Amino acid sequence: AQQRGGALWFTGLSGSGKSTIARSLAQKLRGGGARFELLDGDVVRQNLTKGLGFSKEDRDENIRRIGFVAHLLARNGVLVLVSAISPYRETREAVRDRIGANFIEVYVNAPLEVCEQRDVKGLYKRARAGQIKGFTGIDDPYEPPLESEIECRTDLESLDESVAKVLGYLRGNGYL
Ligand code: GGZ
Repeated sequence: AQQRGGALWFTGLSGSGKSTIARSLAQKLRGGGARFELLDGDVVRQNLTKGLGFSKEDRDENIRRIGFVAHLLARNGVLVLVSAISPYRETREAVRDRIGANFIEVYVNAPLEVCEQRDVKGLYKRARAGQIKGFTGIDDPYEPPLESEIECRTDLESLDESVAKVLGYLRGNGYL
């Protein structure tokens, strides 16, 4: 039987740990036999959604395109790991409606203050200084999920714990 495909949709603020969890999970899946694909924010924006910015319209278009590709892969039995801020609830729900029961929303949740303290790329500092306008969490919205399938509190749990939580969900629901 073909494996159960699906979209693991990591949503959360910049610096919350979406890509870190997705990449670590991908590493664990590697060699495990399950077919998966990683759609990482950076790579996606350099290719599939090149040229799009960070207005609401562009973010929605970004998410719509990623959702389209994730749907194509998921229905062919691939487990797709998406990491994108995807700040708008309604836009995430539209992707959920398209993918159906195999849409797995993972809320990567760390308080803004924690993400800002991490400031891996120095973007929060630049946003606070007004050098970046419309930065998520600073002067642009982030609408947290109300009923995500999985929540990772990355300020309270370790990377390994977050990854184990996602793996547990996948095993418990027939994806692995
Ligand atoms: C948010 C921005 C912005 C603005 C550039 N707001 O930490 P990063 O750098 O690597 O992740 C952020 C990434 C967000 O792209 P997404 O495709 O995930 O966003 S969305 O889902 O909303 O379409 C950040 C960087 O791009 N970045 N400007 N204004 N993040």
